[in-house]
Amino acid sequence: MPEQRLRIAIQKKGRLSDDTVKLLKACGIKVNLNTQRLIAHSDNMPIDILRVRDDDIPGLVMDGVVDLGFIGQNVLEEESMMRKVANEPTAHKVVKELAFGECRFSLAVDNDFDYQGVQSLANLRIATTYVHILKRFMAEANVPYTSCMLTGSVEVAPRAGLADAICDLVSTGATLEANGLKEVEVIYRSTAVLMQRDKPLTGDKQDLVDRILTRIDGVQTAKE
Ligand code: PRT
Ligand code: ZN
Repeated sequence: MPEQRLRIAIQKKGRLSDDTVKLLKACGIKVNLNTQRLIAHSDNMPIDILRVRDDDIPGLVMDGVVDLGFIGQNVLEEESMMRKVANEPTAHKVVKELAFGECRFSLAVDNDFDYQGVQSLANLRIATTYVHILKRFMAEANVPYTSCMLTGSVEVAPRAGLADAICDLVSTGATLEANGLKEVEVIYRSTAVLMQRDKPLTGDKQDLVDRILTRIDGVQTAKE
């Protein structure tokens, strides 16, 4: 019966995909992902892998459609805030912090911008994908601003005249540099995490999750 199988959502294609698949393999989960199928069945364990866009993963777990999801904390945080506003379920458990997907969510401005602190951004327009995380930071800093939501190409917004500043994910800083921007404020630090649905799993399924978590610990410790 399909509901007896553990369902895990992973990012289909993107920055978390390779590391997630590598980790699943290292955990001994055999699954053929060389297809375009949405769902892949493991050959050696009662596990189904659902491959979707990362933005869909927190909601799938919070709605109980899947049992586990591999996701960046930034996306989880943003979706949680969005759902709270919409009065939708947000309950879940973060069961493991993972050693990949590391990045920071930072404010950046043009190299020649005379930045003296967050106050320098007062009443300016800031482009970002993660509007709620930015909103919380700016509210705590008590700085009014206008938000400009872009799901891609955030780093070109200032040059294109769409915004005065940006708030975007940064890892090496090369993208900011290539676009003549400087990082002025780190507002959130993120890694990938494994999240689990809030509702308890049946005994067998939870045992399987516990085994996976132990294996992840083994893999991550071996790498340290
Ligand atoms: O298609 P889908 O919706 O599934 O993927 P996506 O395009 O929304 O996300 P993706 O694959 O780009 O990123 C997935 C997750 O990886 C993010 O949510 C973060 O948790 C994590 N992550 C880690 C990053 C980065 N590092 C990162 N550097 N996500 C994005 N970037 C981008 C950033 O937006 C900027 O464009 O990389 C560029 C900056 O990189 P540097 O090295 O030049 O600083
Ligand atoms: Zn996405």
